[in-house]
Amino acid sequence: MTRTLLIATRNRGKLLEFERIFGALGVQVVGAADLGLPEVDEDADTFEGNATKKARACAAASGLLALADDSGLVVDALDGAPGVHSARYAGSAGDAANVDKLLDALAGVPEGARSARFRCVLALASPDDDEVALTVGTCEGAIAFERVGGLGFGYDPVFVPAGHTRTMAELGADEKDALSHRGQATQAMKAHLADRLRPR
Ligand code: ITT
Repeated sequence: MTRTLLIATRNRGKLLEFERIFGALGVQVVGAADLGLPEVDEDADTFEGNATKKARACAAASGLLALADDSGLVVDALDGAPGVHSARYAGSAGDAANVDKLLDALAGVPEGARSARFRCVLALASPDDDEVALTVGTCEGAIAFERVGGLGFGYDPVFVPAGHTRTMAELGADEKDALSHRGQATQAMKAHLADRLRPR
């Protein structure tokens, strides 16, 4: 039984976080881009739907156990946007443009009305059966008025976790993993993963 886990993502920031979280478990992690797998069209309107689609497609294409992450930022003052569209909020221009668009959209919104949360849904799919395990993590917080910090990726420089004064991009790796949406969803996934990786 293989102990290789395919991380069904092309996002380097996510992959780095999974490498460090799973490294301690003795599970070898490989990314979808490293295997040259084709990009999956994320056309579902929920995090659960997109995570399931990515995990199933990558497990089928690789023959490996595949873990997909669909995640994003849900901003109350924007009626939940960018949500499942977080990666392409500003089109294909990338993280910096997404953050610029978010700060513009919240211009004039006062401190008490900038609440938001990161959500992460993980889906674990095997090439051998149709069953998909899903876990969820949420990290509550607020959107800052400007970028602060150089760590992490994506919207981290403008997201201040609840109970903190620093942005996610100022937190060390261990601090982020302990409170992040991805850290929580991954903790919840460990039992499913141990079960699927157990020799049968
Ligand atoms: P894959 O689908 O290949 O995994 P993606 O970047 O397209 O990569 P998503 O569709 O799940 O992934 O989009 C996630 C978006 O949410 C993307 O803009 C990320 O930058 C952002 N995001 C997710 N988790 C984040 C985190 O921990 N810190 C900052 N931004 C995050």
